[in-house]
Amino acid sequence: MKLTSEQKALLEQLRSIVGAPYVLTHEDPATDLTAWELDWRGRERGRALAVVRPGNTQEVAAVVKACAAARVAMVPQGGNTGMVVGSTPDESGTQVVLSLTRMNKVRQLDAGNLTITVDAGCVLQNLQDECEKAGFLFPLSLASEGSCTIGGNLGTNAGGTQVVRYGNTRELCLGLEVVTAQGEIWDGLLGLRKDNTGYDLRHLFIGSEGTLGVITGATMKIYPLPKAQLTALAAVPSMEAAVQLLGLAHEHLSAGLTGFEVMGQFALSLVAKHFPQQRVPFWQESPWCVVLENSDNESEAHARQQFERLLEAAMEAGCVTDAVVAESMAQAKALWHIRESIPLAQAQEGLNIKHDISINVSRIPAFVAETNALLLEKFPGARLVTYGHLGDGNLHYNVQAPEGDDQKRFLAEEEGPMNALVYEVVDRYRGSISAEHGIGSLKVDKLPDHKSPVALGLMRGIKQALDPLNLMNPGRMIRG
Ligand code: FAD
Ligand code: 2HG
Ligand code: ZN
Repeated sequence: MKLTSEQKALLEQLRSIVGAPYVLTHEDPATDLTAWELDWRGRERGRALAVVRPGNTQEVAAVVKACAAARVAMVPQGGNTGMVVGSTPDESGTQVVLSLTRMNKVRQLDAGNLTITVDAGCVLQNLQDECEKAGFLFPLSLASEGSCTIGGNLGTNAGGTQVVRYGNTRELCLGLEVVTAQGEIWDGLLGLRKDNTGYDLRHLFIGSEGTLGVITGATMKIYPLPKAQLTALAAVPSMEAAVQLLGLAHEHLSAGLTGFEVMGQFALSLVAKHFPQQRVPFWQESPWCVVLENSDNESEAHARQQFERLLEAAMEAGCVTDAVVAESMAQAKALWHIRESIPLAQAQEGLNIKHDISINVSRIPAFVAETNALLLEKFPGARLVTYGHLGDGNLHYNVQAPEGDDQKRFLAEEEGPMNALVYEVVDRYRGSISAEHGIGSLKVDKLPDHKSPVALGLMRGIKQALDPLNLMNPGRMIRG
């Protein structure tokens, strides 16, 4: 693809801003841009005009100004682990990927204020580790934490496995630094727990998937490290039983309940099949299993006693048939690892159709029973991979092609009708078609069918006000 003289001039300008080694293009055929152009699920490969890797906020602002002046669209990118094809460029070869991964510094940990201020490109795991070294907990936790960045977590308002206690990324954020679509820097890194001075702009940028501006820094809440963190795996006879167990866990553990994840039998069978080195308890005899975590500020003995009481009550009520409580940190990690391996096991099994949905927790059993019946009637042989953050009412209601079926055909022909079926039930249950992964380009055309025209109108108004030239991740989340 030949570059225009305007594109060549812009690339020169970008090189002068961030330094030539940090502007990657296809001009040199030896440069491999796959890591920035291919989405994590391998669904779509775009083509970038350039991947630009600024080293600080001023450089981001200068890059945005230059691109805006040249009317070139920008795609903010962190770890590129997003699930909805929102962080990679389109196929036009005209978009600039703005990769934040060089901006990876911890700026300040304020122990008194219980906050940490970081560059947006900080990898989530590094942020967790920094906090732990200083005796604090940063509770956001996702299986992609080794590569995703705090900017991407904020951009998607990521959820993960600790939301039941600490909330989504939004709830953890006390301030943002943002480069606007015009290239101005907004310093909102106040770290205040109270500030009612007008619209809370921070909340517009959180979850905006790079469509309103570029998040360059963030002030996040941290917590004292709990004295003990215990993990249990429980076999449960039905989804009704899992919801009953959740109620008991809230009652017995109160704010100590920091994780509650459900996993269906087929999901666990995929982990056992693709990761045979992992020991997966109960999956052969139980239709569902639940991972529970109890974080305690008193002592391990106290946490264990609370867990035992909970599990006794649950067994008495018939909502748990068997359970194991981890005896060591290593065992706890192994139990979590089973849960976290499900997306990877699914990917190993082949192409799949994902539904990241949320429903009021109390209605989840009815939702699952109804959707399973409708889906299997219309798509006989489809394999249901149901698991997720039951404590938040968020299921990954995923579907694997029938055994032996042509997976590419399955995805091409069945994804649309299957999405339509599942989302129709989600709407009837007044749920959401995207609980935590966002909209990206994967669901951008579906959103209007599931969101009220009033809400869509307000969203368009916000987009128009903040990015009137439609240069920030255009075509993602919302169309003009
Ligand atoms: P990217 O994928 O690079 O970008 C995601 C979106 O954010 C894009 O729209 C992008 O334009 C925008 N963006 C990125 N950086 C910025 C920035 N600095 N400023 C403005 N916008 C920006 N998600 C969950 O919510 N919960 C889970 O439990 C979970 N588990 C996962 C497990 C696996 C194995 C994988 C692969 C993914 C999982 N995800 C999960 C999805 C993904 O990891 C999250 O969406 C994560 O927050 C994305 O972070 P990232 O840095 O990779 O962002
Ligand atoms: C998880 O909870 C992630 O493991 C990924 O959100 C879900 O792959 C998926 O569908
Ligand atoms: Zn999830």
